[in-house]
Amino acid sequence: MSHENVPLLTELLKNAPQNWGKWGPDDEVGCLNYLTSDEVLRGIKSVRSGKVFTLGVTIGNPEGDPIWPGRRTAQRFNIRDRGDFLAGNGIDYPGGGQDADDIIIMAPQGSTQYDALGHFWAGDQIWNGYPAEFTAGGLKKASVFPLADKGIVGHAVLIDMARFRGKEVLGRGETFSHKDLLAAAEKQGVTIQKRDILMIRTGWIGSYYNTPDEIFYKDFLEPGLTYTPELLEWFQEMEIPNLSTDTIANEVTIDPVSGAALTLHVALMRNLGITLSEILALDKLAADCAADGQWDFLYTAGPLKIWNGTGAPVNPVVIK
Ligand code: UVW
Repeated sequence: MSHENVPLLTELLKNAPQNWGKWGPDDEVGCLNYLTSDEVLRGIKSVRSGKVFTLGVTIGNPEGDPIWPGRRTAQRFNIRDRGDFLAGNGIDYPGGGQDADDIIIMAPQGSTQYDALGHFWAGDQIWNGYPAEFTAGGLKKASVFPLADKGIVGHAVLIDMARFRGKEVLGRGETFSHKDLLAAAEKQGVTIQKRDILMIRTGWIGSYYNTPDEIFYKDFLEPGLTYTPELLEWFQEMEIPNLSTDTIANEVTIDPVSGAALTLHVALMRNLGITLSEILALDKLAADCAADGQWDFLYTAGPLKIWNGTGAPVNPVVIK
């Protein structure tokens, strides 16, 4: 496919804000530095009823696993179970205990997951200016490990763009801006505050389970935020540590103006150091927020500690 008229992201974003060096030459967690103890306590203060929501999608769902095209869905196999014991092949545990055991083969980013800051880039450098060569054979810098080691805990706000637009799910390639987020927040009666973990519901992942694959993946084009210089300024000014959505890649797949793919992966993640978490199951949480009018809460997430990993599965937990 020809990309002749599509600008390079390095050109498009040449004057865009950048946080490289802001937290020192060795930083690997970027805007998660904003999540200080004060932010954890601010999150805790928003807990009112003790309701708990887990936001990971099922891995190995019989209805299918939503996944970025080209990645493989998870495969889980039993390697031992009752059958082995009946056949006399089980482990001879002293005391006669028996067990079932399994293995899973999956793309770490093939489910609800955190992107490493070094996962996506343009040009020759990844987050904080590390050379892109540092990704060879495993991320030597800005892998998912430091994010996982730190943990992500803070005050989160959920913006329900689908509900705001009166839809079950946003359309293919449907875009919205930070101004739309602010309008939706106003309608929901919540304020997006500085250093909030920003969560956005589009209805997209929920729709996966009742959409045939031929339609869901056809000319793959997710709805989402779209690039403007003002949007980047807003994220920078708001010191957003983590952007989290119920889509596979957190932004409109192809920018409708420039034609470039995954512009915000570069502008927000690689340049500003904003952590991206993706494929969240937000429908139940959003329904509860709509019912009780509370759209902010304590958010906690511990991605798996994968050494040199480009991303890691996670099952975020929020408490209202
Ligand atoms: C890509 O890597 C293309 O997307 P994601 O951030 O969803 O992993």
